[in-house]
Amino acid sequence: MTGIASIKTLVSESLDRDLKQIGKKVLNKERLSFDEGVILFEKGSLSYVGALANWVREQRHGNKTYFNRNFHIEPTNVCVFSCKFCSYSRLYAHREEGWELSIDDMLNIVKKYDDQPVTEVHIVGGVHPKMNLDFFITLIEAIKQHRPDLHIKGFTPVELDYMFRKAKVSVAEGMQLMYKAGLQSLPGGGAEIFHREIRQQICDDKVDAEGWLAIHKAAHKLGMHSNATMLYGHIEKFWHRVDHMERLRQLQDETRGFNTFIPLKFRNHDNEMSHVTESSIVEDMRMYAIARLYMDNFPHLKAYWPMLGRQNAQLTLSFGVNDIDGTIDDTTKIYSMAGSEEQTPAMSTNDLVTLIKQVKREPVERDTLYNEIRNYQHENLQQLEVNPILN
Ligand code: V47
Ligand code: SF4
Repeated sequence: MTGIASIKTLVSESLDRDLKQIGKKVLNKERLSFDEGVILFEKGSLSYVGALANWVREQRHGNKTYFNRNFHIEPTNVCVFSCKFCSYSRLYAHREEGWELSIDDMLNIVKKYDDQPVTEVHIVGGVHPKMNLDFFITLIEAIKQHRPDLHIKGFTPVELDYMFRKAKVSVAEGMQLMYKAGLQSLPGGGAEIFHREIRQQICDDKVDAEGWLAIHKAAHKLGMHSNATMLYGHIEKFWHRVDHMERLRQLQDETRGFNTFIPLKFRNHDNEMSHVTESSIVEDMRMYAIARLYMDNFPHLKAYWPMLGRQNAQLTLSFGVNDIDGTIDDTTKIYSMAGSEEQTPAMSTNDLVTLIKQVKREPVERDTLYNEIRNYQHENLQQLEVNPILN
């Protein structure tokens, strides 16, 4: 028995009444309420939420699994803020322990990819007190002038809020200036957990939930798209996760500007929250599955492999995920410094395609906005052969 029949059986088994009701709503494509989100976290087994999430994923995307060819630029890890979960930043007073790239340094990183078919540069870093709005406008313009076809996805509301306030411009004006310079999308970072109760304990001094949402809203108003993350698996309760997803779902109803939701597993290496145990792999997969069920107006759900590890990212493809980010080319340090298994995160296109094919999904290279560039399903390159018995 496969597909809808097996899911219906699952839903009609001798299940908890609430879970059965939620399962029926999912199959009828009805929106889940806040309370139902909490119930899924409290009572939903991995097999139950996983089967439902996989069904929703296959209804929406079939087997298609997206990736892109991208690289990161991290302008600096010097940061005026002091988030307790961050293993990466250094205070300005200790800046000699960190790095501060000039515009030329960053342009040279872009130039390294001149003969490679990358489609996106992801720019994100610490909040350096001397890197201001003008500096980043000059950077964006220089990248665009050098390589106009490269999509620039960059800067979280944490960075943007700081640079706009310092430059004494409103959010709308600041976003307009960045957009005019050539910024095309916003990444999902800086969201953490929106609820004040948690934010006060883990990242008290940076932009709050309302500020984060206002900046994404302003970007959406200009026609830009963006992503949203949630840092889970530390001191938050289940209902804080649902509260976070609910706020994003509401903004998405209004603007339709979000592409992708990205749950980020808290990693505890070498930070002020190292005493907090990391979530189990079962909890990670439940998180992805419930996100797929709750975030019904987000088209894509991404597992970020440099943070989760490539094999765990592969596993998420059975629990609602339809995107595993990109090639990265060892250009980000946030996760290796936080203790990820991926100490030099880089995957070739063939690695990504093989990873996806091994679990019987269909690898599709996309651009930042999910336009399809190439479908690898029927490509039979030597390196892509997957053992039909072992895989
Ligand atoms: O906001 C920092 C997280 C985020 C830790 O939009 C940590 O495509 C776990 O947002 N354990 C920045 N997470 C990265 C980010 C991102 C990554 C990949 C793709 C996209 C996208 C966005 O990294 C921060 C924070 O939530 N982070 N430290 C840590 N110890
Ligand atoms: Fe700074 Fe970002 Fe680290 Fe917070 S998470 S300390 S804002 S680099």
